[in-house]
Amino acid sequence: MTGKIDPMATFLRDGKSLILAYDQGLEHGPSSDFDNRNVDPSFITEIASKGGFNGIALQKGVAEKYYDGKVPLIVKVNGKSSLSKGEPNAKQNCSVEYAVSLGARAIGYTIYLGSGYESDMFKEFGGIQEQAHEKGLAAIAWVYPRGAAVQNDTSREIVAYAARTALELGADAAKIKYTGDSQSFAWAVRSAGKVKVFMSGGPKAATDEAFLSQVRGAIDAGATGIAVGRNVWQHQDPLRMADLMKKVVFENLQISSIGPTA
Ligand code: FBP
Repeated sequence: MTGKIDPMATFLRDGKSLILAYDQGLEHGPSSDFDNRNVDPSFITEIASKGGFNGIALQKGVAEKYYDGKVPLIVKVNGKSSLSKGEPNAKQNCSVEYAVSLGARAIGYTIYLGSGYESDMFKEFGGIQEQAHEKGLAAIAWVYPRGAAVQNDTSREIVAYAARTALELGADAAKIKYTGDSQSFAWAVRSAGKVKVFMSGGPKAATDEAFLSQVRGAIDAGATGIAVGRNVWQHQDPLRMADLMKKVVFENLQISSIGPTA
């Protein structure tokens, strides 16, 4: 993108970024992830703005009814439920044009790398990426290696493959799983080249320290930021968690200096 405006710029502060993900209602369903509090999308949009997030990722329906315009919007334009079995596939459910009408500054799209349907997703993402760039939007790829061919979706090699796929397919940013340690994650960041790498959060960690250590490791590895859901909005004090994450991402806070956490 030399000489052009970086479409990710709107999601960055000092070159770093914290994105709040809330598409789990479709991906996992309300029974596994949600409680009486976080089942309400208004609770999440409030965390996004009060917590100082640099972006929020929503599916089209939630964006239509709840997006308040306070934090830059990523509309996720594909998704699947946890009920479908077999090789994973997720087709486009919202046009780039419609996402723009909802206020999107970026398009989000999941690619299941290694799935028997990966070429369908590669093709669909290719069209979406071109349309997004024509309109000045960023294209963010959630690249999740998955399916019978994938033995270990967090190994150094496979996570780097996910990151590289994002580069090869023209994504501006890649949301990928953490490998478990900073050194191996650094290989994924290196493999992504100029693609901005975001660590995906995963299920809520047992302790705040455990999760924040992953955040620290990803940032130390050269990641641009974190795109996280459950570790924030399942937290009993989401704004406190957001605050700690901001300190790690933007202020270089070391985990050893964090006091007892909730
Ligand atoms: P979490 O931080 O809650 O893991 O959210 C990140 C995310 O990528 C969501 O955007 C998505 O809904 C979910 O993970 C998909 O999880 P998976 O496919 O691994 O079950």
